[in-house]
Amino acid sequence: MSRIFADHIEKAKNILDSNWQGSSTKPAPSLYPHQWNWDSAFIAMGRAHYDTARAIQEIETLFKAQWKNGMLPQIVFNREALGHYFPEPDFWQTERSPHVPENQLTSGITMPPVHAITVEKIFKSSRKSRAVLPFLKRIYPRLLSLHEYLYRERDPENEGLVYIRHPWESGIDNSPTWDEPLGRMKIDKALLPHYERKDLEHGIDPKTRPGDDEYDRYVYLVDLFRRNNYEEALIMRECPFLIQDPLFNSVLCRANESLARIAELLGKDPEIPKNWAEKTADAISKKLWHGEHDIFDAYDIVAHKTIEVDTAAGFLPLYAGAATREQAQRIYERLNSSSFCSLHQGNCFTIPNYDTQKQGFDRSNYWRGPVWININWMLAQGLRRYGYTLKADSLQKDLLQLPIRFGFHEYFDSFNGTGYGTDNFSWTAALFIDLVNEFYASQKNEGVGLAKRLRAMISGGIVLNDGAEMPELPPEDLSSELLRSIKGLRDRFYDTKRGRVDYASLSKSDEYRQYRLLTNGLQKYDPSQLTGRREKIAFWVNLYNTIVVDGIARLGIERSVKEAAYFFGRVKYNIGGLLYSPDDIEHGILRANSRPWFHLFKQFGPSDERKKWVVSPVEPRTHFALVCGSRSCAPIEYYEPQKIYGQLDEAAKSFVNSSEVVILPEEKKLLLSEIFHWYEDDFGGKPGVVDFIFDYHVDDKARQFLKETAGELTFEYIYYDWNLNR
Ligand code: 9WN
Repeated sequence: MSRIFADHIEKAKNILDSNWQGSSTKPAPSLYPHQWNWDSAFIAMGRAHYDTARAIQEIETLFKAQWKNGMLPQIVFNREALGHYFPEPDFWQTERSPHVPENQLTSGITMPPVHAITVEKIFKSSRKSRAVLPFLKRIYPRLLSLHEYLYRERDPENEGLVYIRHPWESGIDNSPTWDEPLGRMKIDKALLPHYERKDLEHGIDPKTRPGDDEYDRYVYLVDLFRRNNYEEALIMRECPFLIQDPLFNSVLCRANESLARIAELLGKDPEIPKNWAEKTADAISKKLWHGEHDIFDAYDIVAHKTIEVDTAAGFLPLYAGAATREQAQRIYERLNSSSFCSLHQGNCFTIPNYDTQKQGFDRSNYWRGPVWININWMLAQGLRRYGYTLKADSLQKDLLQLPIRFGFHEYFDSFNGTGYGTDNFSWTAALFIDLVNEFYASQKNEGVGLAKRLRAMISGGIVLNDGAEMPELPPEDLSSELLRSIKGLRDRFYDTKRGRVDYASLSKSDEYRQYRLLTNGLQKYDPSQLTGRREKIAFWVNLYNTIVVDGIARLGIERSVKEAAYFFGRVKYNIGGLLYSPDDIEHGILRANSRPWFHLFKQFGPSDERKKWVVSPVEPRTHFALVCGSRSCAPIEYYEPQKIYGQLDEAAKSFVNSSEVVILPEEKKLLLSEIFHWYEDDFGGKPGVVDFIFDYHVDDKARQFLKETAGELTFEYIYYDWNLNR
C-alpha cells in the first residue's frame, strides 16, 4: 500500500478512536456529541475492515434505542454529554410516545436506513465471518422491523415510497429541495417554543450552516410531533412537510437488497425484503423520475407535486439499481457535465450536492453546494453498478484525495477542496478507510506466480495472426484497411464514455472476424511503407491498442490482464515475418528501444532487426494513448495520422487534469499515476514531468504553484488499477 494511504489510514483510525464514547462513536469531537443514526452506519463500514467487534458494537448500541414500533431514532443521546447540542431530550419530550424504549434518550425522528448495508459489509469484511453469524441472527429481526415500520407508517398509499417528515430525517438538512415546502410554512415566532441554537458555538462559520429561518421551521416541526405524542396517524394529518425523497428511498431500496442476502445467509425466506426492493425500485423509477431534467426529484405529498430542484440526491437511484438503463445514461450525462463536475474538468472535486449553475448554489454552505463524502461514496458504487467505471474510479480517487489534502472535514468546497464544518469528522475518516481497503481488495489475487511468469516468458508466446487465409487486397492498402477496421471495432464495441470494451460481443462479431483476417495480412506487411512520423505513430499506437483487445478477447481474460502470465510480452503479431508483442511495440518501437520498468535490458538486443522501425525521438504523449486493457490507462481512441498531434494533446490534457494527477500544494507534493514513475525518463526526468503537467494543466492556480515550487516538489505515486476495462 502506498505510504500516503497507510499514513492517512492511521490518522483516520485515530479520529475514530478519539470520537469513541465507550459503546458507540460520535460524529465529531464537539459539534455532534451524541450517537447519530446514519453516521453510525457509515462509521461501522470503516471499522468493519479492522475492528469487527467495535463495528458490531456500534450497530448494536444504536439498535438498543430502536423504538417499539420499529423506528430507529436519528439521535441516541449520551447522558454524559448533554448540554452542548440542540435539540436535546428536554426539547424532544419523546416520553410522550408509548413507543419509546426504556432507559434510552432519543430524538423522535429517523434517518436514511443504511444499516442493513453495513451489517452485510461487517459480515463480508470479517476474516472470521462465521463468528459474525450470531450478530447477524440478533440484528436481522431488528433490521426487518425498521423496514417494516417505514413501509407500514410512512407509505400511506402503499406505493413503495416512504415519506420523511422533517429535513433532519433526510440527512441532508438544508438541501435546496426543502426550500419550497419549508417556505410554505408560515411561522408565528410568538407561538414558537423558545429555543437556542448550539451549533454556532463551535467556531464554525455560520455561513456554512443552516440559517435561523430554517431552524425556526425545524423547531416548528418538532413541536408539532411532540404535540401529537409522536402518533404517526395524527402527525400525518397535520404535518406540512411530507416528502418522498429519492435519497431516502434509494437507500431503503438498496438496504432491502442487503437484507434479503442476510436472510439467505441465515437460511430465512428473503421474499419480503426482495419484494420491497422491487416495489420501491419500480416506484422510484416511475414516480420520481423527472424526464425533462434528467434526474430524480423529490415528491411533495402535501402539495401533490414534484419539487423541481435537482440535487445530488437525485442521482442516488443508481446506488439502488432503481434507474432504468436509459435513465442511468441520462443521469450520467447530467452528473458528468459542468453542472456538477465532469471527468477531466480539472477544477472540481467529485459531485457537489447541488447543481453549480443554479442560482442558490453555495459552495461552502452545508447541503447547498459542498461535496459530501458519504453521498459520493454511494454514488461511486451506483455508477459502478451501471458500468460507468471511469467516472466511478474518478469519484473514488477524488474522495481519497480530499481528506489527504484538506483534512478529515465534514464537507468540502466543490471547486478548491477547502474543508468546511467540523474537522475530525467520523464518517469522512471511516469511509476513507473503506475506500482504500476496497480498492486494494479489488486488486488482490490477480497476479500469477513468478514460476508461471518465467515459464510464459520463455515459452515464445502466442501468435494471434498466424492464420493461412489472406485478405484479398493489395499489400499497400493493408495498413489503411487495418486502421479502418480498427476504427470500426472502436465505434461498435468500445464504449468510450464508460471506458469499457464489450469483449463478449466483439469476439462473436463479423467485424472482429474481418479484422482478424486483415491481421493475417500483416505476416507479409513491410513497415517501411509507413512514411512520416505521424503515420508511424498512428499505425503503431492503433495496432498496440488492438493487439491488447485482441489478446484479451482471444485468451478469454475475465478480470485483469494480470490473470495471464506476462500478457504484454506473450501475445504477438507476426509483421513481415518478425514477431511483435505489445511490449515490443511500446518499449521497442514507440519508446525508441528503452528499458521497460523493472527489466535489466533494453527491449531489443543489439542485432534485433525490429530496431529499424524505432520512432525517435520518443513522443511521451503516446503514454496517454496506449490502452493496456486496464482501468487506469488511456480511454480507447482511434488515432488518425493527419490529426494525431491534436489527438495526443487531448489525451495528455485529459490525463493531466484527471485524478491521476493530484497536486498537494500544502505538502509540496505531487501524487501521480505510476505512468509518470515507470516512464519518467521519457518525460525528461522529474523536472520534465513537472513541465509536462504545467503545459497541460487547465487550472491557472495549479500552474502558478508548479511554476513557483518546481524545484522543491516531492513525488508519490498513486496505485495503478489493473482491473479490466470490461
Ligand atoms: C441534525 C451528524 C449529522 C448528520 C447529518 C448532518 C448533520 C444534524 C445537525 O449532522 O445534521 O441531524 O445538527 O445539523 O446534516 O447528515 O447525520 O453528523
